[in-house]
Amino acid sequence: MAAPAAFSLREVLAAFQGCVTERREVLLGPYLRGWRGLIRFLHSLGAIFSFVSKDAVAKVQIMEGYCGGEQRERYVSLQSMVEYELASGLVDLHKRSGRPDSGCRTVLRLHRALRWLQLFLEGLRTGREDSRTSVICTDSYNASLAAYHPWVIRKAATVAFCALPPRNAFLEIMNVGTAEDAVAMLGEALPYICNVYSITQELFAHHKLLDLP
Ligand code: 1Q0
Repeated sequence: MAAPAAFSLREVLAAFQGCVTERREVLLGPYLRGWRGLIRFLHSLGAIFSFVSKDAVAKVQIMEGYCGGEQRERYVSLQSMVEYELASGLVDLHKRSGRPDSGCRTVLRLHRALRWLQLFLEGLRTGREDSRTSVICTDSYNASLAAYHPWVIRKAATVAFCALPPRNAFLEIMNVGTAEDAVAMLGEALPYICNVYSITQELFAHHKLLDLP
């Protein structure tokens, strides 16, 4: 039996599943809960990933601050956040000024990482039993997030990926049963993550927010 505090992919799935409303709005509460779950999992992979989890935690904390702050009703969904921050001139569009980090630029970083996650999980799901997690992870990273990272971070990320356990061991630490169970679960979870990703992508593209500094 897994300890109650152990990571389970199921709760991440549930969070991303609960993110999207009938009106195709992305709710920030469950979105951030999904990220918290992923970060918890990242911690279990060891200190070599702490430079990643530190940044991810910092971004989630910024967003939790907005969601619990004075303007909390504006931060219920990504749609209401974008509308509010743009209308109030809170978003640095071209270069960063002394203003606090906007929700829009912060979510954009998480959103780009979600694309990596989507590719990585799809790679794991469809990979062969003997495929190397580090290779799947590196390929997914190079096809997504790497484009936004300077050389030092790309280097550190690539080195850290080498520490990832083999595919089947990795699937087992997801805590959903056997490797086969985990693959089945991924097949179920991925459409939800893809959905959140594409709605966000559309929203940010529509408002020309995909390059926020
Ligand atoms: C399984 C291995 C996980 C490896 C994580 C891959 C992502 C590498 C990203 C490296 C980020 C380096 C830290 C700093 C980056 C920032 O410069 C950058 C830009 O921010 P800013 O403010 O400087 O403009 N930040 C980012 O790009 C955000 C990066 C967030 C990464 C969050 C990754 C969370 C990963 C969770 C583990 C998921 C494991 C999947 C299996 C679970 C099954 C559901």
